[in-house]
Amino acid sequence: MVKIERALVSVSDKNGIVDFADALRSRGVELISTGGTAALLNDKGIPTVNVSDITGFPEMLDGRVKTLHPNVHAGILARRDVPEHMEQLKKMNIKKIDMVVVNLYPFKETVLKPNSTLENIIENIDIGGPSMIRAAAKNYNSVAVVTDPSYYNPIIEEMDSSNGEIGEETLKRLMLEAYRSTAAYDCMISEYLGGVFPTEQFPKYLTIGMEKVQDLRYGENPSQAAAFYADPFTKGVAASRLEKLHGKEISFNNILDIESALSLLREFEERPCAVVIKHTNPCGIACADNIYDAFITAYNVDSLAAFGCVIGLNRECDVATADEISKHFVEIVMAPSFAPEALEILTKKKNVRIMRTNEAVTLADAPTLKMKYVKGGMLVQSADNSQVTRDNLRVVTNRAPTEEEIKTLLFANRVVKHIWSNTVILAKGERVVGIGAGQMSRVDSSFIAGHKAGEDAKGSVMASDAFFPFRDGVDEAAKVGATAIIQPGGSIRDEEVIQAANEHNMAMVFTGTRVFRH
Ligand code: 93A
Repeated sequence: MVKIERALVSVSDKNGIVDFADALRSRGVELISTGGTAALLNDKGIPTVNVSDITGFPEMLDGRVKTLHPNVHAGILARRDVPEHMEQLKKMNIKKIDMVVVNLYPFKETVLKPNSTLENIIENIDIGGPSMIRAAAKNYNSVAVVTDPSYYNPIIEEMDSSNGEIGEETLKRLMLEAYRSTAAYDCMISEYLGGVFPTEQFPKYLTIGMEKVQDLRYGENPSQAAAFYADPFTKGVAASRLEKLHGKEISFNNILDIESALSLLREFEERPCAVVIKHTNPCGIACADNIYDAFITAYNVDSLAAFGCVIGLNRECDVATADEISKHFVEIVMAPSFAPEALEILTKKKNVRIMRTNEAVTLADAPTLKMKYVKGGMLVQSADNSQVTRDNLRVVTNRAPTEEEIKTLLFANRVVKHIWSNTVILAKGERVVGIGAGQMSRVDSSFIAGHKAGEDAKGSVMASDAFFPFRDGVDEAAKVGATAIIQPGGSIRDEEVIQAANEHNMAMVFTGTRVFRH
């Protein structure tokens, strides 16, 4: 329990501070304040003691040194339960501070503001504020530390219900919020400056200042609680930055599917492209001369599996496309823009979520790092932005692929790395016709791809995300009528696998680049 008699108020975000300060003052709390905050409060008729009267120093160095003084920090840090501490305060004529109301220089906002200079950004690194917050949090048994305006009202309510005091539970909660906020603040600084002055790719400490975007109704399953956190400095199109134009709240699984759609669309920025995602894998993808054809083709790759899908388009969603989409049960439609009438058509469906990417999804904004959480740790790797071009292909069979086959092989190879391993897919022209995803053995993936493609497998080409360990996958390809294969190569049985392709008069190229998604 702490009885609040003196509070230091120094805030950059001045939202709600006048009412809060006024409420404190009218409950007999003495207010100490810094320049800008004091000016605002005084202007509203709320008297404050200026911090310079307490420190005996003027605010100096353009405000860089305002509260960094023993008269402030001893007032916060003195242990109330240690008589020597209390005696020392008395001797030095320092008064206790029971509440610290501080929020920090807007570092993040300054970075995000267009045209901010590095000098200006550095000036917005708060030093005195975090020092007071951390000091107050350290002494949380005796000092309430208020770092967010959302606490103002509850605190006044609590003081009113308990004789001007704040209880233990609240003090602890405030302390945790305080340390989290200063830790995140420093993470954002180190992350931003790490981008400005890049050094090693994997520094000793991982510092990501993640901020909550929203609580989610639940996680992968209703039995799991979940929230969405995002890095405020992520540039380009990201799941955390899409604009929701319509529909229910976005779910945990939706966000994962959006991420998959974005990663696939990035590969095909030069052509109108549509992807149909289910459980983070595509069940259809196609490029075409216009977005309508791309969508129709992609959706029909596996219209059965597409039930409840996430659709990603990389061109404006026009009326004809919206009309077609509206015939199906779809979780999300995302596109860089929507024709007004298309939006009208789609919003007639209550449950479909409509997301706008607002700008072209390009390879330039592909993530640079990928992280996976494991218990007690995090695996960090550079993102797989490997690209296989025609120049990387090595023909290993007697028959070389035709020009048309090469184009389709390269298309299929770009798709395959976005599907869970083991993956084998079949493609024709600029569309996938069969996808075998996430199997524990490669021959099963080949079999499923052929099964899914049905008659369409005839005359298709096959892409595999890793080498064929045995010839059986190739035999399977021949059986369904595929004519060419693209795969990394590198198996100890490559010779046997090549022999199989030759026997079937298939063309096969090695890329030398494995693209597992594990
Ligand atoms: O420049 S500082 O790092 N040096 C300080 O001594 C100091 N004391 C408080 N920044 C400092 N503050 C920050 O000033 C607070 O964290 C708050 O964000 C801001 C409030 O300043 P003003 O009251 O002048 O608007």
